[in-house]
Amino acid sequence: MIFLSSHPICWLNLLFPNVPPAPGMPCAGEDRSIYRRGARRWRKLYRVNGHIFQAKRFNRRAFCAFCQDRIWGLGRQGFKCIQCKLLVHKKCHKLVQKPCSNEHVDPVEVKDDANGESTLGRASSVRSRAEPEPPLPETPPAPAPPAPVRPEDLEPGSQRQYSLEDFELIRVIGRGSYAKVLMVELKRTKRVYAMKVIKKALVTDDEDIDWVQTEKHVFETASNHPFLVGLHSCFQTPSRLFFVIEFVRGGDLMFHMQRQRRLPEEHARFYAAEISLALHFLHERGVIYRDLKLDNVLLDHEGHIKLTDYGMCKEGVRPGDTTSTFCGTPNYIAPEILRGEEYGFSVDWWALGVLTYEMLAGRSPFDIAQAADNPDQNTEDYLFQVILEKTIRIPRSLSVKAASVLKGFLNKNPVERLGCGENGFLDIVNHPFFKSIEWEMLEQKQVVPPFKPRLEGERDLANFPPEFTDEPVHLTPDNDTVIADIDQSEFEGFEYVNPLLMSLEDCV
Ligand code: ISQ
Repeated sequence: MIFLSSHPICWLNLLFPNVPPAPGMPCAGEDRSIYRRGARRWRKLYRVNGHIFQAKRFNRRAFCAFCQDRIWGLGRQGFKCIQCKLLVHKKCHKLVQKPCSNEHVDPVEVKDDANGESTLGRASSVRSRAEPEPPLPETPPAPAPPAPVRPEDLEPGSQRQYSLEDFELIRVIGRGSYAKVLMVELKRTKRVYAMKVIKKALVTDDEDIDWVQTEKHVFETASNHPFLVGLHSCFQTPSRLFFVIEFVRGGDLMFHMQRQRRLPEEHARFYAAEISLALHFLHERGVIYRDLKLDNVLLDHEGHIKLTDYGMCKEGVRPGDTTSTFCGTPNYIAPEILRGEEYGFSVDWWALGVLTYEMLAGRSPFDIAQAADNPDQNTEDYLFQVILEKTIRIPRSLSVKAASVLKGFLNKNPVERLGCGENGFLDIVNHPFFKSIEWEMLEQKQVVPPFKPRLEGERDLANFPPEFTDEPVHLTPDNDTVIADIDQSEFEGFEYVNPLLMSLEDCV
């Protein structure tokens, strides 16, 4: 099995000399289960009287079509029908008697669940995130579009301390559906950082804005742990948001798995243990990570792991609390999410099971051997069915302890899953697979990693895929028409400087 990267064209040329039977279909022998894939959030919808409501956060004046009162307050205080755009309070949505006036438009596929709530089943049914929001009806006229953010407009004390001019853009090192990641140099200190660049025009609705805020909060928490990437600063231009992040030089586990086929148990144990500590740290602080995958596990120059990408995290979760958003990267989504159940930290231990299986077996536990020949088996729905129903086969070549830890994490019942019982994390620490791990030494980075990424100098990009590093590094110039449509007030207060890293910089 070979792990394929997100830009299949280059790899296809190397690995699959045949042409696909039709555009978009796999070549003979091609397996698409372990491409780099982006995570997604499926939106929760509530169906009442033909309306399909979605929770919204309103920062403009909006009035409830049911009780006529103003919809205001923090959080998602209102619901908006995605078809007729009717606005109501969350508390009023079940009482709406006026049927939806626009039921025939926007044919979204909606699956009812037991609570009368609905979940969008397939990604293709989700309205494009890049599509601009139509103007809100039934609200007083919106104020004129605000002027672009300028430093002098900001509150005293919140002046941004970094701007794009402070950095030299060196190379592209990654790309997702929302963001591009660059290697940059802070000109003043000549230190190298990763810079995540997000176009504001793609952050169009409330859920996207929540995602940016969550990412920033979790970054602040994460900056205190050795196995989580930390934040240096945040700033913005009229068209973009910038996260300046510590640069982790060794590449990601996807990159290394593509070159190593499968890992010796000793290596997989080390990575799984460091990842467990990172997840446990987040869980203890009320954060479900929700996007563990090979692409999000970076290796530093010594070979220690660092988790990155906090955009899918759920914050504010106390022990025993649950949530229900359908989200993640398909191959790693836990069965309880697919079943539409409420879930908690258990989903991260499931994903660790999938990732550990991939490290040990060199393939996904949900690989479908004949999928390449059968287009019906190459769909997301089919993958979800396999995750829900198929008994996972553990390769016979693995040790008894490895098989046991995989079965523990990959238990389809979250209540029985390893790490989810009464003893929680202790059950992982005490599992025979991890017997040789000295957990305290490990957390202090006192255990020598089993593999040291090959690096020639601080800026060597040999561990990043050429499909990224060969891309031109420039940012396209701002487009005034696009900027005019951006509500800049959504991004107020985004600026941030990590005081810890700042004082480090002063030492330079
Ligand atoms: C830090 N260093 C290297 C790569 C990265 C990718 C995403 C986010 C942070 C990163």
